[in-house]
Formats: sequence, structure tokens, C-alpha cells
Amino acid sequence: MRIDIITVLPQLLESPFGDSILKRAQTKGIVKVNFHNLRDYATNKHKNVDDYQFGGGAGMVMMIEPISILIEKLKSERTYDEVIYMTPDGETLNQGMSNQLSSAKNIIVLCGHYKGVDERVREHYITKEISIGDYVLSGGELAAAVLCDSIIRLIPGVLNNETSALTDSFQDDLLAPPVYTRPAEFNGWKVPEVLTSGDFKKIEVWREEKAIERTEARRPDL
Ligand code: 6GU
Repeated sequence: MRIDIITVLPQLLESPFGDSILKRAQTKGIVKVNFHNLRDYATNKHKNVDDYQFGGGAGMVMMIEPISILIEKLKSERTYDEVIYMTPDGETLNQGMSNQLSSAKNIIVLCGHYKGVDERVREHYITKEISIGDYVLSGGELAAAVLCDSIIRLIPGVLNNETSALTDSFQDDLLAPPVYTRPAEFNGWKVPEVLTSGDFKKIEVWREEKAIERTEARRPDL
């Protein structure tokens, strides 16, 4: 998969993509992530990428020209499955959307900033608008990192133990069951006996029960 991220703050994205699973996915060649600094495509001499809004009002708006130049350039080089705009008024991200996007070949992710982007960008270039929840962030970069992390970990070969993505919370509309590791007893607090019984059939049944119990208690909406 190839991901092209369009941002005014590329340095904000370096750390989340430079560590752990996202780094390994890139090292393994499973995913290629490219950061594009929108300012490099600014058309005026001050290298502005935002301007005052027509009609007045507080807050700057991201201009269409630099975004158009960059997106047209990328689209002339390959075809994209989706051109995604990260915005608090987009569709709220869930595991199903991440699953779907994890099978894409090429995607563009545009990070919103300031008051957002000129509406004509959304009308003419964007194919999908995604929010990561009902709260406001200072920009789309952290949201883009969240989106990409949730997608990339689902691509076959990224996680060492592939079943580990299948047993994540949300993967079958259930939260994950509780987990324990050594020691089997700490401060007199014991690990559930079934887990140390060696009876894998019983363990599987216990985990299923706990997952359902936890989901009903915490997320009945699932
Ligand atoms: Cl995608 N962007 C911003 N700025 N805030 C958000 C968001 C995105 N998703 C939730 N809050």
C-alpha cells in the first residue's frame, strides 16, 4: 500500500510513523508512507497556503491552489482508491472502515488545518471525509496518524502473529476479554484458574464469555 499524506506540519507526523509497528511495516516494504509539505506547492511569493475567508469571519481557510497542484500531480502518477480529508465533520472512524481501507492500493490523506479547507477541494477532489471522534483537535495530523495506524496494522504481514489483529477489540463487534501474565499470584491477587488449567477448549469458552460480558457492560451499542 502507498499512503500520501498532505500536511502543513510534516514534522508532527514523523514520530508516530517512525516507531514500532508503523516503522516495521515500512521497513518490510509492506507500506510506503510519503509526507508532502503543502507549503512546497504554495503559488505566491510568501508561500501562503491559507487565506482569509470570503464573507468575513474569524479563522483562515486552506487555499485550493496548492492542494490542487499536489493532488493533480499525484493522480497523474498513479490511480488512488480514495482521497481522504481528515475533518471533525467527517464520518466517524470505526473498525469496519479501517478494515475496508486496509485493502486499498493507494490512498491520499489530506490533513485539515485552521478553519478547514476551501469547500471546492471537498467537492472536486475528496472521495471520503473521516473524523476520529466527537471532539476538536488543532489539526488533522494526529487524526491522520490514528487512521493510518488502524489501517496499516490490518495489512497481512504487518503484525508478527496475524491472529493478534483478529482477536483485537471491535474485530467482531466485541471488546477483547481480560488478559493476564506472570506472576500467577501478586499481593494475593490470583489469575483466573481456568487460564492456568491448560484446558484450551475451556479457556476459549471463558474468553468468549468475558468478551460478551464486557461488551454488554461497557458498550451495549456494539
Ligand atoms: Cl479528523 N480533525 C480535527 N481537527 N479534529 C478532529 C478530527 C479531525 N477528528 C476528531 N476531531
